Amino acid sequence: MSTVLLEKKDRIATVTINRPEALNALNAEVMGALEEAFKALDKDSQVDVVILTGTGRSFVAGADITAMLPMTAVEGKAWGVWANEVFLNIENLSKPVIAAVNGFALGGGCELAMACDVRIASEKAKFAQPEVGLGITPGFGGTQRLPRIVGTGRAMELILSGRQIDAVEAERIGLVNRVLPHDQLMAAAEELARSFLANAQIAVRQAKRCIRKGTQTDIDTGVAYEAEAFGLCFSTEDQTEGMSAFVEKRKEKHFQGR
Ligand code: CO8
Repeated sequence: MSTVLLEKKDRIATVTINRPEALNALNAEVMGALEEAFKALDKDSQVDVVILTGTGRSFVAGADITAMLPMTAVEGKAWGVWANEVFLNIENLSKPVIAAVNGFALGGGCELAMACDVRIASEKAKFAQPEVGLGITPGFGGTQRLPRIVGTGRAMELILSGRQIDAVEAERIGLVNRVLPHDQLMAAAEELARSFLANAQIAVRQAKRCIRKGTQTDIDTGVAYEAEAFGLCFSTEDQTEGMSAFVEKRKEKHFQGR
C-alpha cells in the first residue's frame, strides 16, 4: 500500500498521507511520494484544485523522529532543505491546495498544512510546533510561515513553548479558516474546492500567484504583479464570458479555462 494515496474526481484531486501506523509521520518514503504526487498534479490538466489530508486520526504527526534521531548535522540540513523544496512546490503549485486537517498536525505536519493555501480543520485536530522540546528548531518552514499566518507574538509563543492547541484556538488565531464536525470535514473541503471550480481558472490561478508573490514583497512590487495578472486576464475567453454573463443578466457561465 502506498504511503501517499491519490484520488481524482470532477477536477478535484485528493492526496491522502497514508502511514497510519506512525500517525502519518514524514519519513523519506512519504516525502518522496508527496513530492512526486504534487509534481504530477501541477501538470495534470484534469485537476484544478487539490485537497490534502491524512488517513486515520492524524493529518501528520511530524517528521519521523526515529529516522531523525541518528542524523548528523549534514544529514539534518539535507533533510530540511529537501522538505522545504517539497513544501515550496506545494505552496507555489499552479492551482489551489486545501488542507483538510483531520487530526494531529504537529511539527512538520503543522508546517505542511501551512504550506497549503487554505486550512480547514476537524474539531479533533491538534496543532503544535513541538520541536524545541526535541532539541531542534522547526525545520520545514515553521519559523517562517507561522509568524506570517498568525503574527510574530503568537508564533513566538507557540514555537518557544511547543504548546499544543486545539482546533478552536487554531481558528481563533487564524491558523485555520474554520472548524467542522469530524464527519463533515471532507464534504466541507470538497464544497470549498467546488466554490473555486465555479470560477474562471486562469483568474483563480493568477490570483493565487499574486497573493503568494505579493505577500513576500513590498507593496509596489506586489501591485505590479497584480497589474500583470489583471491585464493577462483580458486576453482570455473566460473574461469575455464572465463579463458577458453579467451584462446579459445570465446566471450560468461557461468558463473554458482559456
Ligand atoms: N515520528 C515517528 N513516529 C511517530 C511520530 C513521529 N513524529 N508520531 C507518532 N509516531 C508513532 C509512535 O511512535 C507510535 O508508534 P508505535 O506504535 O510503533 O510505538 C505510533 O505512531 C502511535 O503513536 P502513539 O502511540 O504515541 O500515539 P498517542 O495517541 O499516544 O500519541 C501523539 C499521539 C501525541 C501525536 C504522539 O505520537 C506524539 O507526541 N508524536 C510526536 C509528535 C511530535 O513531536 N512531532 C514533531 C516531530 S519533529 C518535526 O516534525 C520537525 C520537523 C522539522 C525537522 C527538521 C529537520 C531538519
